[in-house]
Amino acid sequence: MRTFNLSRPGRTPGAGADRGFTLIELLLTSALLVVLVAVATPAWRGTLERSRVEAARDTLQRDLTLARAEAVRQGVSTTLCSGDAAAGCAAGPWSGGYIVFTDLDGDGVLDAGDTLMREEGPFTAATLVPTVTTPVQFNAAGFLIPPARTFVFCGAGGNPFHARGLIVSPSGRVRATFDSDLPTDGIHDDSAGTNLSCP
Ligand SMILES: [Ca+2]
Ligand SMILES: [Ca+2]
Repeated sequence: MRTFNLSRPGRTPGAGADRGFTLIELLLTSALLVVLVAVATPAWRGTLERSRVEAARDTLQRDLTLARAEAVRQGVSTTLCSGDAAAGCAAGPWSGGYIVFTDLDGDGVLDAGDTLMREEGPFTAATLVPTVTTPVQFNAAGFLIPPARTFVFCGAGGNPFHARGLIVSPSGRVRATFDSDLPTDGIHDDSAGTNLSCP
């Protein structure tokens, strides 16, 4: 059998532990590496997609929490809506970006007397499913002006196992979704216990 001698110079080939690697050993090692890469790559991609989705969710959760806290702290209404600082609120999905502002007259419009607190650009690393297209408003007591909302974020692959959500309850509480099934099925659920889904 042909042998590839990788032993150190000065040592007798084939002596003791420095006998080198056979062709079969090299082929087996290569095959094992191929299998490991094939198994690890999808898992790594899934982990990456989930982390991107959760990062987008965390951004919106932070802004919703800020809006509610500032409503209470300042004793005014606050509003989040799709749009940007230049044009103000725009009808449509929030995936193109949104703004957060104090809304002194509570009309859901960024007026001259209102203060812009945050402006977020379009979501690029995750998809915000258009389950919410209207402004979200908190009153001066921190309560949500109905109806309750559920935001759903998905990854590029649309895998429902990677979907993450935010639920804003009538009390104004903002919480991240989790898998509430017993036994769990691995997919996060909305406030009604229904699995989140991706388009
Ligand atoms: Ca206003
Ligand atoms: Ca579930």
